[in-house]
Amino acid sequence: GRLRLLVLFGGASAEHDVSCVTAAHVLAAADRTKYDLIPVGITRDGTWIRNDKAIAALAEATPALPDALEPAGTEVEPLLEIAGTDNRPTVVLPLLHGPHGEDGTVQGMLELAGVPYVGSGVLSSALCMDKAMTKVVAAQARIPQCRWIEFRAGTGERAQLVERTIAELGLPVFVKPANLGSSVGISKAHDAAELAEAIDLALRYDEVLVIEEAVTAREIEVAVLGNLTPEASVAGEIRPGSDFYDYADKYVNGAAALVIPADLPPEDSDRVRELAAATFSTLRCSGMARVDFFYEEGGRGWLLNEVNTIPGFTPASMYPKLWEASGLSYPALIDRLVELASQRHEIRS
Ligand code: ADP
Ligand code: MG
Ligand code: MG
Ligand code: K
Repeated sequence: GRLRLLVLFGGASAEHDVSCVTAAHVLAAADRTKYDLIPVGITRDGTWIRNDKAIAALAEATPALPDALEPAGTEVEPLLEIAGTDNRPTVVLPLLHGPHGEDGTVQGMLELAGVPYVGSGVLSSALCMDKAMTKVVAAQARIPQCRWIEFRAGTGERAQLVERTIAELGLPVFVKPANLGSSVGISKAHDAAELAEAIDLALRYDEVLVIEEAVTAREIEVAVLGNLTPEASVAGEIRPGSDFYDYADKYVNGAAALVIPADLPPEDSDRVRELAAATFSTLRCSGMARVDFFYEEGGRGWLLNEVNTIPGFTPASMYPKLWEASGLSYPALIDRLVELASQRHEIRS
């Protein structure tokens, strides 16, 4: 029979709504001659809902799909829903961003359930969610990065941290909670007072902070696809609509512009694609990841910013657009990801 493709969306993170919209696009685009689509929404408080309304909307192919995807339907028991009642093959497509979705927790549950799933496993998901750990592991592999320091709550006074930051990194700096995404809790601090505020803000989200020198650079992103021998897409550029690529820019105003392919000298473009694939492998990613760089022209060149193991995935998002520009359509990308999930599962089991 057809493969059950269980699309997991929603979740407790700040990207709940984005995830619902993404799921609507994926469900509409996935080839229904190949897949039985099972939409499962996770509410903001963590309840798993088998979304029968979405299934009905899909059957009628109504354009109102995104609305129908607000998690609504029958509450289900996660492990039973994943396994299904018959013995048909299943692949799970987790479209969850941020903590409790992109960070290895859901991946751990899927490992226990013994079901193949799209994207990185437990270790890689957790590593890439934690910006400090990403940097430590990437540095070990000599992947170039900006200067940064780590701070753990309870290891010193805020005033000392402000002093140490200015002494080691200068100003301005970016202050980030280690484990988050979508620019939530991130600020750019231009003086000591702003730095103190930025530290307080970031500490509301995580007990580990990453403080980085603010680099003056272009933002270039590469989509990587594969398992042990990953392929890199053409490079794309983000031109933020505000001072930096913040939450509003990403999801509210949508003021940022995507330039695909990025206008780069060929040798620099080759280099960043190589670096992206190397970063993917170093961090043990599988399936997909978007690897984000700073491009410091006339300076240090490429600096790794971060790796996103579940990147934005609407047809207008950077990751699918980079593949489209590299010759892989949105529906074909979904097929490829499902294949990669099955292959990885077979090798490991
Ligand atoms: P998130 O995971 O939330 O996307 P990022 O680390 O990518 O967090 O930071 C969000 C945005 O902030 C980046 O896309 C960039 O615009 C800006 N930014 C982050 N760090 C720096 C830095 N060290 N120098 C300059 N800009 C930065
Ligand atoms: Mg991120
Ligand atoms: Mg980012
Ligand atoms: K990340």
